[in-house]
Amino acid sequence: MDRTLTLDEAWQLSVRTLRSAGFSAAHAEAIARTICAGQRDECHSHGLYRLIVCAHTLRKGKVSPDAEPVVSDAAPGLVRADAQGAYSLLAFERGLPLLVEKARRQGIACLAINHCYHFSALWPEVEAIAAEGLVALAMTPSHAWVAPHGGTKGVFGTNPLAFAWPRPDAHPFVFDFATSAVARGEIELHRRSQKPIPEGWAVDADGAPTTDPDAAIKGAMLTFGEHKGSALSAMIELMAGPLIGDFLSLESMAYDAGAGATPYHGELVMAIDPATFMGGDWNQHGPRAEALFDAIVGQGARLPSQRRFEARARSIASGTVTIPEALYKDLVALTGEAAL
Ligand code: NDP
Ligand code: PYC
Repeated sequence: MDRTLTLDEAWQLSVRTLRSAGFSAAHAEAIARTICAGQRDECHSHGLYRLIVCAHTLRKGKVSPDAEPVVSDAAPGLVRADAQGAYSLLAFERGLPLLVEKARRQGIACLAINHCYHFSALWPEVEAIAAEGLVALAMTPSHAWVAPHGGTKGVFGTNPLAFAWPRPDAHPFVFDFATSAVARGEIELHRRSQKPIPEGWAVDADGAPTTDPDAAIKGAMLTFGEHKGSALSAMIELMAGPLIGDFLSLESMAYDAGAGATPYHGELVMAIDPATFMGGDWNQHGPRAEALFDAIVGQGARLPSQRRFEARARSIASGTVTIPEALYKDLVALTGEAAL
């Protein structure tokens, strides 16, 4: 059974759940913005379901509910946003203006978010940068749930990589994917609804292929694209770990010490100004990018994020989102209110 909520009800429920858990208004609203955007775009593994994980992480004493991010101008090409043990989202919002300013001034700049708990999809962040007319790339580790290709024990996180290319008259070109076969959240949702997972997502604790979500959670996830996903995942560990002075997924998992909390590490975000890189000639080179997109869709293939943008349009037109009734009841229980 499902429950349909208006967009405003989804927002109010998210903020109330987070405030009841103990998050400050600034953090609750930053988290709710990204969670509600995920639900609106029908990204169920990173929509309202994540509120349960945020509340659990705070209950375990793992995340700061109210730390103020500290943004610093670390180098000409680098903004640092130290989340100080809180969720990453407020740190991203606070670091974004200086990242954009630097990218415009010198063509390219990075934002290193440090010491953050991180649960969110990356597309809202690369879309926010593309909305400024900039090209964006973002990546982050997680917990060491994913075996390297050829192995059976977790070393990598589910390590998402997201990219956005601004388009003046259309939604930006955006992709955002885990470098594991699928996001961990999808396995958790299969477990909640007691459905088997497809083959190729995970192995059990003995390293044997499994379609049982419980066995997958106890075993290891697999990378997408075999050795290629494995190499990309290692790159993300390095770029958003040691390069910015923060944890690997293995270290995040050790720090968790069995609490089952949101991963704790860093995130690397890059912004590139096409005006600088194209020598000021968007009119010549912008249409060449459009020709690439035309060549993709012209043969019936779809652009990444097309499903998401269509879901967004549907949610905005109906003014609603739909979640499982069991999730709705769990969230209302977290607010301490009675379900209607
Ligand atoms: P999916 O496999 O569902 O989608 C990955 C990307 O591929 C999306 O941009 C999607 O667009 C696109 N896509 C899917 N099918 C097609 C197709 N047939 N043709 C063209 N493009 C296609 O995502 P994942 O399960 O890998 O990841 C889901 C989310 O989980 C991501 O947003 C990621 O950021 C998040 N995540 C966050 C982590 C964290 O630590 N913070 C860790 C891991 C994942 P569309 O959406 O339109 O289908
Ligand atoms: O779905 O893999 C995932 C994930 C990890 C951290 C947040 N989401």
